[in-house]
Amino acid sequence: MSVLQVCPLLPSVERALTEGYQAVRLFERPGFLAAHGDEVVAAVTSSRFGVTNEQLDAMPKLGAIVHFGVGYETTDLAHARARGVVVSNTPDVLNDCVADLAVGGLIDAMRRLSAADRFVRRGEWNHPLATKVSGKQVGILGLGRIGRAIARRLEGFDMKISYHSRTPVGGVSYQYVPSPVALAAEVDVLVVATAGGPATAGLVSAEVLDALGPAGYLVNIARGSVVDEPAMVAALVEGRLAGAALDVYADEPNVPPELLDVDSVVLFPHIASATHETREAMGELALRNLRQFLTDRTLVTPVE
Ligand code: 8YV
Repeated sequence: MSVLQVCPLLPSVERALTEGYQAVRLFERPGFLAAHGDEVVAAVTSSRFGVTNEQLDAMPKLGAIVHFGVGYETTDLAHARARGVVVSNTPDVLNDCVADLAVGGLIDAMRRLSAADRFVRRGEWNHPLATKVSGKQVGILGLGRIGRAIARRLEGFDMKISYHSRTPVGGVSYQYVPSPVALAAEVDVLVVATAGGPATAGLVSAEVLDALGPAGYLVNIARGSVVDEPAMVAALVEGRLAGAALDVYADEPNVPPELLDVDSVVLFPHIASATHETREAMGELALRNLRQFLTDRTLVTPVE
């Protein structure tokens, strides 16, 4: 009976997997599945790598896929379900850090903080004026747990908040807008906080970016796939968007090279959850899921 570690993970998680479960490190033993796939009962992976259908099919006794991360679009959920494999992720424990980074990026892009920092480092001083943040209209695309955490923070900046999601969300006072285009048209900043995967691919289309317009800012802490990246790059390069803060890209770790010289864009290397505290909490939750599955075949935070 084996536990499989699909990809590199947080050192403390790797230690727990090795010491507690003698987990097999697939990324160091690429031939393992062909020879021993039928021994694996649980696979631990990250949101970035998931488990491919080919890997899944090579593990006939697999019962659980445990993700380190809230996203699980890299694993084919329908295929896993059809095989009777349960899937977990690490929701909630990263909401604060992801929301903090979204707000940090929003302020950075609008107030040109990173650009001003570069300015000073170049020995310059009289920086051009920026855009006021407080009191502006913000649209949140995807009002899930992370979207709501972002909205709560932005309330503190007296921002008027509206949102679009598949269906209106109960228990919030924010205005629901029935389409991404209509949302983008009425806000100063569009914050993308949806899940990734095929259902949201290209949701922020060229038309949405046009609606956001030359005075509008885009913040993306969700997935690069949600935005039409070539259209976004063209809009930023041509000044048809005022600016952007991006933590995610269509083909990570490849950042569109055209953006590297665009001063109105703040670029982060997918670090929204990357604090000691949050990554440890994600690791603990992933390990609790694994432990519970191996004890009673249930999960602490199953993907529904
Ligand atoms: C991590 C993320 O970078 O949780 C997610 O879905 O995208 C980030 O928190 C990622 O999970 C690490 O694999």
